[in-house]
Amino acid sequence: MILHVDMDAFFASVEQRSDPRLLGKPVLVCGDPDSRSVVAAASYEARPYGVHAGMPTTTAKKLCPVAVMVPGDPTKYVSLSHRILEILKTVSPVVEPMSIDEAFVDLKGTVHDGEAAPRAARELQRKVEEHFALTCSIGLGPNKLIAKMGSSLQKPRGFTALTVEGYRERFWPQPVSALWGIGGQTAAALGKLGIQTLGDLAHAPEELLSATFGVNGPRLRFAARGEDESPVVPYYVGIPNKSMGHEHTLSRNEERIEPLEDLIVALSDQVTRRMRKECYVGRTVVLKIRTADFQTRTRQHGLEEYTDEPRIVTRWARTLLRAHWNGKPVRLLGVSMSELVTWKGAAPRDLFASDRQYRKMVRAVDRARDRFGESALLRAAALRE
Ligand code: TTP
Ligand code: MG
Repeated sequence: MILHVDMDAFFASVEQRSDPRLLGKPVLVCGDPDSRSVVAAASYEARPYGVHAGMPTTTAKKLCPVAVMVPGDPTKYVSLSHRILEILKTVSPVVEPMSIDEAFVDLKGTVHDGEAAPRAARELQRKVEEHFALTCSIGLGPNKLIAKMGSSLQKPRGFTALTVEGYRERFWPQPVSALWGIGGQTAAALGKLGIQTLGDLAHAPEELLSATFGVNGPRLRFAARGEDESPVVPYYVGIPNKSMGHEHTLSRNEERIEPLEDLIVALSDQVTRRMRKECYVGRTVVLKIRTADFQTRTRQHGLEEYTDEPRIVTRWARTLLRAHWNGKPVRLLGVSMSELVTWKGAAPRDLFASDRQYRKMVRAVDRARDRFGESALLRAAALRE
């Protein structure tokens, strides 16, 4: 018995909750309102107008001129997402986050009879609403796949329990694209084989699928049948406390603070660049100092909000240096970020715009370095001698 929990119109509901004037109104959360950005989330009031996530905001505005456009505030959503996971963990410790607003909860070990599972789901919905004034929809099934497919059937505030047979009844008549994980390319390739519906896929000859999709062929058929053996991997086990860092050994031991501060600028730049590339934001800045006598100390500072901005990392790494360097000649410095979370695919990157001009500048520098190499643009601090 597995639950799949998906928040309703997540970013839009969060904005409605923060500003009660938006309650009951069509709300579109977008990246950068004055550029050609896309809709990240549409409130349920906006959906009858045909507006959906991924649509250019200009199109959305035409379809729904009364919609209120709100720029997204990603750090708020990431923090909230983590707090919601904590609530899910009160129902069962086995919670696996799937995206910024989705998670699986394995009830095995917590709930022992079939009657209790729907009650646990409703209880969870109540708790989430009570704590955050946000609603979610839940699917209940014998495996992750069926739970996930079920949660989309009734929204918002929905609850859908499906058995394998129930899943087949509901989904076999649907196009293959309805299956979790099937994108446009796979759907088109299946179409060429004459496989249109999930029922077709569930009954397709295995050799035909293998010939086109290799090892994924049988997997597709397996999934179409509603079979899935993947475990719910609890996140404190499944996702190690990820960190990313860069360090540099100086060509000669350094006794002055200015060159060390300049090095921190460059290291923070490199670390956050990699985070942006791989879609991570982090909440702890870590500084490593190794002195000439090979003593190594690491000191860290926890931030209130998740970030991938070089200036914030630089500021705190420098503060740590000033506070904790004992003045002995330095051999090596390292800057890293830990408590990283990713939300790849959950949101367009431009949503990180806390200070739009600064973000634009950082991204422009990223693009220039992508094209012309890391040394194409250097910070003035890196040139100081
Ligand atoms: P979804 O769960 O796909 O959408 P939703 O929560 O807004 O609406 P629903 O009630 O149908 O579940 O995505 C969760 C959040 O991820 C969404 O609120 C905003 C963000 N997101 C993007 O930023 N870009 C996207 O293209 C999508 C699909 C979502
Ligand atoms: Mg959602």
